[in-house]
Amino acid sequence: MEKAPLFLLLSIVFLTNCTSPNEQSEINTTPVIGFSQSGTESSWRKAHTDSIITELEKENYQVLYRNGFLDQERQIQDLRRFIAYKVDLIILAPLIDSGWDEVLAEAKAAGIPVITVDRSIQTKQADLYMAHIGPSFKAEGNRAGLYLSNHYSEQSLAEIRVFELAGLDQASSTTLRQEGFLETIGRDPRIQIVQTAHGDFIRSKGKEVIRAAIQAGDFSNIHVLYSHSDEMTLGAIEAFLELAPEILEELVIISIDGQKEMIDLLKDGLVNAVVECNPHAGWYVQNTITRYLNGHTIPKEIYIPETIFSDQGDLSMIPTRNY
Ligand code: GYE
Repeated sequence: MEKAPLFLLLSIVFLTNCTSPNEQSEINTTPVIGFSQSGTESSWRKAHTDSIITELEKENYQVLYRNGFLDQERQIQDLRRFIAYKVDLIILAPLIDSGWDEVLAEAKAAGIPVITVDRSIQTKQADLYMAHIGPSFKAEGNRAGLYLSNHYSEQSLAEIRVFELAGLDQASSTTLRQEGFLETIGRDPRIQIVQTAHGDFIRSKGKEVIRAAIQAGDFSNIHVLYSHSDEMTLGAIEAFLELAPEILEELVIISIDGQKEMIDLLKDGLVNAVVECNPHAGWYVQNTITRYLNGHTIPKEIYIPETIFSDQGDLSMIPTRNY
């Protein structure tokens, strides 16, 4: 059979039999995806945004991107804009884990599926979003804690005191990184978090809270700085260099993300361990959306693979960073 008639035949079958999951979208038009990102506070997040937009555009999706500037109300308005525009699907990178039910119910009523990326959310009804695609923050916290219990396993200190520089309150990356860490440091009862301060995942805020803690004398008896993000770690290091470089020399530092700047500091020996948080969500997001639009069932939770880099491993094996 000639190619043309087969193609024609297939097109007719496709056009008559295939109903798109979103009935508003028409076959043969480019699907429009609304993407609400929470902010631009870190190189990690810029890489996350780029990855999603690039991979979607590669497959010819049209992406409407909105930056929420670390403001949940703004993100909610952006979602309402997408609903009014009748996009085919919404990607939400939520700032915090609650407060989304109402706008998600509006998206649902309009027949627009929502995929959450990066941080996860809690909703009263599970069907208010279709799937979540992101890192396992709990596993990241686990890796940080495991590093620490290994680090001290041969040392005879009576207690190991940790200062936790936590991310934004009510963000799942904060809550779960804490939970995972507590779980694995529990192997060694000498290790305790003695203080937690929130730097909101922002470099200047990290610097501010560490500066205040140094000035209050809180670091006089701390062995470890466990920071939930590289940007905050960079802020903390600036504060130490300005106020108390001698403390920095002694401190064991664990950071999360794996930005290039932090890997360089790990190689220089200033930082001890960097838990990778993989920002390259784009391919997973694109693949999930494509599968959904082709009628496949989508798993509710999709995790992105990650690792840890530390002075317990071979630093020359770390893949080149692009964030
Ligand atoms: O670690 C941090 C960013 O939620 C995983 O947010 C994300 C965190 C990431 O600002 O750098």
